[in-house]
Amino acid sequence: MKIEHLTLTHLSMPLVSPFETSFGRTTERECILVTIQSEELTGYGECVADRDPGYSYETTGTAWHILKDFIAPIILGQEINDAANFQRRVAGIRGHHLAKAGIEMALWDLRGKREGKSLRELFGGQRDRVAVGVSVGLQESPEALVQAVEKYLAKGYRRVKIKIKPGRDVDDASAVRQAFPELKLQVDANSAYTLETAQTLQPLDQLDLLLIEQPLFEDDIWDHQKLQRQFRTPICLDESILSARHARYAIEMDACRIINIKAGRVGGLSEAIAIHDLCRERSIPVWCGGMLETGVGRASNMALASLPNFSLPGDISASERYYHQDITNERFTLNADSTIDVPTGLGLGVTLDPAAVKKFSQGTIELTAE
Ligand code: OSB
Ligand code: MG
Repeated sequence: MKIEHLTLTHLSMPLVSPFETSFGRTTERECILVTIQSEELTGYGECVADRDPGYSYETTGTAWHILKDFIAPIILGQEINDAANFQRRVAGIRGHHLAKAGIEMALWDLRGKREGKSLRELFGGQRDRVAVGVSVGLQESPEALVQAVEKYLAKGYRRVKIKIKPGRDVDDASAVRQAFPELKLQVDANSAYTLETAQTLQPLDQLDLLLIEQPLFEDDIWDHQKLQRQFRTPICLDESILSARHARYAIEMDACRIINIKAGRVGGLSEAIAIHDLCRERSIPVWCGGMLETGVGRASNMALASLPNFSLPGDISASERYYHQDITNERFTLNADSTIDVPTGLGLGVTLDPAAVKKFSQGTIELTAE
């Protein structure tokens, strides 16, 4: 596929309700929509970098720079038929996984459209629906949190993740557990603790949680291993796992017993699949994390999560949990059994609503092969 034309669109989309984590509060979620044209076909990708460097050092600003000034010149006018070829070309660009992953997603979409297959088919995904949960941000108080959780349970979600931070952890989680004794419940700290301050989390071990996600530093594996030894509850790594190599280190060190896979964080869907495969061999369950994606990134997450070792419910909620208006014509809805259907159309299986893209656009740039 000759890469003829690349369009970047910086989007800012109002969330249905603010989303607060240990690193900050988001009311408008930013991202970069990637559009690639090749041989009469159009592929879409979503770069999940947000406005602020709270989750990752990458931002919409840094991703824009890397995409425009480094990745575009490498790929425009080139024959790129698969993800492996793309990754070889960008191997000289260190880091910037969120930027690279946005392009890789668009290349998968193109490839699916060219070969007449859905992403799920290209990946060898086995499920046609995926078990999902909801990630609930920090609320005003434990009581408000219980109410927020209750609202999602009423919608049919059967697995809940709550965000925690120092001072807002044991009481919040205990309140939810007390209100819903049977609920599949997990917590996510987004790196808000040190090995020392994480000692206050010890009571969480009695709450029958599915997992404790990323308690320590975003670049740590070693101290997580020490912490895992002190907890019965599985530790799950998110931020710390940037590649299949990191996943192997963490597994071999017993720094975690579960891994959250996000294609953006690891540099693309191909690396996400490699982590899935490694974890499958090593009997480590994985689940698909989320970055408040638009319909484009959500479709990609659904295809990824159709792979067999995604054995825990993903942070992939229905479109209405995030956006009143999305950029895709398709909206994802929750089935009664807390699952979402995997798209079956070609490639990602979604189409864009150009008026919505225009409405949320903060700026766009068109790059063409010379
Ligand atoms: O740590 O999993 C995270 C959203 C943005 C950045 C980081 C995280 C999250 C979420 C939301 O938890 C998951 C979703 O998309 O629903
Ligand atoms: Mg997380």
